[in-house]
Amino acid sequence: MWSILLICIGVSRVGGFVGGLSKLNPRWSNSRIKVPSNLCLTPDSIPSPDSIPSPKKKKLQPFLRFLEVECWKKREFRDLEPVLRAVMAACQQMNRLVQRAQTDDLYGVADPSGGANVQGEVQQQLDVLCNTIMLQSLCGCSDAIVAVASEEEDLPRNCRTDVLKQQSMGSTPATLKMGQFVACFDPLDGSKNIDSSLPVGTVFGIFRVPPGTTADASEKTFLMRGDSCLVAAGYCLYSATTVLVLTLKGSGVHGFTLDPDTGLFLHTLRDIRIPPKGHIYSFNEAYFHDYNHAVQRYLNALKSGNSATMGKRANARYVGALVADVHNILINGGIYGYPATTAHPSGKLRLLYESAPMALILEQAGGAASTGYGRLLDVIPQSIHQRVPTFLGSVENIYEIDQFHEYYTDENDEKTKEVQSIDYYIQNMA
Ligand code: FBP
Repeated sequence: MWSILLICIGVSRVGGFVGGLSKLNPRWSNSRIKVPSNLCLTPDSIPSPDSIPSPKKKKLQPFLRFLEVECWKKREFRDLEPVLRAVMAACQQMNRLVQRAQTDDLYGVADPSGGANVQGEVQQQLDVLCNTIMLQSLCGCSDAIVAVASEEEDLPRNCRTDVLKQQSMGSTPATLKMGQFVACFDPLDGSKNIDSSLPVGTVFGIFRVPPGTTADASEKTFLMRGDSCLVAAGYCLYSATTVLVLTLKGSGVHGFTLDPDTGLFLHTLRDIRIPPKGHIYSFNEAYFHDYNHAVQRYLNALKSGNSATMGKRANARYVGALVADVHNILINGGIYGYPATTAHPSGKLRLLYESAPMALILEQAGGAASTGYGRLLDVIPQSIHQRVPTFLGSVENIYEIDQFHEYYTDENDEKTKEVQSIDYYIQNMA
């Protein structure tokens, strides 16, 4: 009896309390709120876009101007200026395609009979379109790029005789200055996100062939060590804003946002420096049980607040598109990881046109990039579509996951090695 009475009193108290709250904020009371008429947006009261005073535009340097000056400053990049101009134009075009994909029916698979690329992945219409745009831009703008390799192409392609279908001139006249560069790219990264309008991106890396070697379209030419041959890398993120991020080795990392009004890429992120450590971790934890001991232990340490780097503030973010997830880490600090899994014993990401370009960008911004067992840019590719376990991010976060790989092997879950200090790591790894 008493308990029922107490419950009734309690309910009336709560009812009274909520009632009181609604006086504080009408939205809580009920949805039949009367919006004052002057706030009602009737069709003719919606101001036309032109009447909305455009916010004061910041005076920002256009990408082309930045490129002109950088390539003038750094002679070794002069041959790349027309190439990077063309890549910028390609990103503008691909941005429009991505934006219009739904309205122009560019969604869905390229070949309904289930055609797949060399990785066995079903190609999306946009994959194929963006691949063609990148091929044309990298090959069609100058002779600097001799050959290209793409996620969507089984084998490398010679720019002149294959992509541009120009007659091979047999012996190369002495006057013709053969390019010293080859390019690798993923035309549309995160393509699984396309149909749900989630962020996607384009990734590219430009390699200078070692002196004394001839750049050609043989696979052998492309099997270069990133640390010594990768001289420029970038990505374009198609998301809430469209951002082109570029590094010319030794010239820092810069970001350019596409101004929707002028269609220009403007210099919004000058000399990006990733924080030395961060609290964001970006892993597809659905594969937790497929990861090795070291990664499982590392993720458990993050989530239980026992990470030396993140402490109790670990925060998970995973968009499922490398460009989007790594851009977040580059700006805010932290770690992105695509470790080896049972399905992908060497990881999923491709070294030449996904992991290595991102690794150069992270390192040039003061971060680090590792396979868990060594510096990612030290890996010498054995094939153009080779995959590699990939960890990208702030130097302290990458140091930490490398330490976990050094502690925990799959054989035994016990500590196997003494802790190396972060300074030792920075001197020897970053
Ligand atoms: P694609 O280039 O084929 O899209 O593959 C790469 C990728 O989509 C990355 O962008 C992303 O980080 C990862 O694969 C997502 O894979 P998963 O869905 O297995 O987490």
